[in-house]
Amino acid sequence: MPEPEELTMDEYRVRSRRSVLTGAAAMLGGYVGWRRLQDSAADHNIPGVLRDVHETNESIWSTLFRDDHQAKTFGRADASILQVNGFQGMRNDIDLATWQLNVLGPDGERLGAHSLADIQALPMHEMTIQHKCIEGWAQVTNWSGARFSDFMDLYADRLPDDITDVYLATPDDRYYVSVDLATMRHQQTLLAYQMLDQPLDDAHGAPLRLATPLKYGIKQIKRIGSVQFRRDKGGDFWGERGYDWYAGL
Ligand SMILES: Nc1nc2c(c(=O)[nH]1)N[C@H]1C(S)=C(S)[C@@H](COP(=O)(O)O)O[C@H]1N2
Ligand SMILES: [Mo]
Repeated sequence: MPEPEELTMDEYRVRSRRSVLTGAAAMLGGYVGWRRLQDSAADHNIPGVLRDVHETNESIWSTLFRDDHQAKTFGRADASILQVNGFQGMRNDIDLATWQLNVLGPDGERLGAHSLADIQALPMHEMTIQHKCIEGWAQVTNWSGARFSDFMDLYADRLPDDITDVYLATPDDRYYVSVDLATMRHQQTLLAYQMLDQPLDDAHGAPLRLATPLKYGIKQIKRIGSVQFRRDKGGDFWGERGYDWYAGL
């Protein structure tokens, strides 16, 4: 992953055209036309129409989304150790002995903190899935960890019922993602602490990372330090830099 870059409006327009021409967005792209795209109000420097397209794409996909829908899994023999990609929020050494996962509620209130042993005390699930990076490579790998839904259920009594999104950040807050609740509660979304049965090494996100076949790699934050349950979308490192916020597969 390249360093974060600031794009000029012209560069965004080029990207926008490219994005609108691909995938499910092509439909709407033809309908709204280029002029509106050029002229529309910018939101975080992303043309408004492009944002509409993403949001429509998102709602179509959410409609198709069912809890029992499972992303494709692979045979264990096909799995290999992922190539390492992206070190945002991982520049400092990490002290695994003092690491903890901090949990925040929607108003920023501190709800709890967990050791890795707490996460490992939840039922362990294993999956062999394809990891897809937005940069154009994909690799089959194998993860083990706790379902995020089981983790979230620890807070069932203390969370309001209007949570819609989950925000996760590295301990230094330099890399962060927001993911919709349906994806977070899906059976194949894990707080992973092992790859191919081995504890995660630092480069792959020790001690705990997100793993899910439902999102591109950009959402699969390594070295999680905090989780916030939210009533709205929180910040998203690459979303703020022009990538598709939903980043769904
Ligand atoms: N903290 C952090 N997590 C991150 C990134 C990053 O830069 N920092 N990059 C993401 C991207 S773009 C990808 S493809 C995957 C790569 O995971 P891997 O290095 O284990 O292959 O991590 C994701 N999680
Ligand atoms: Mo990626």
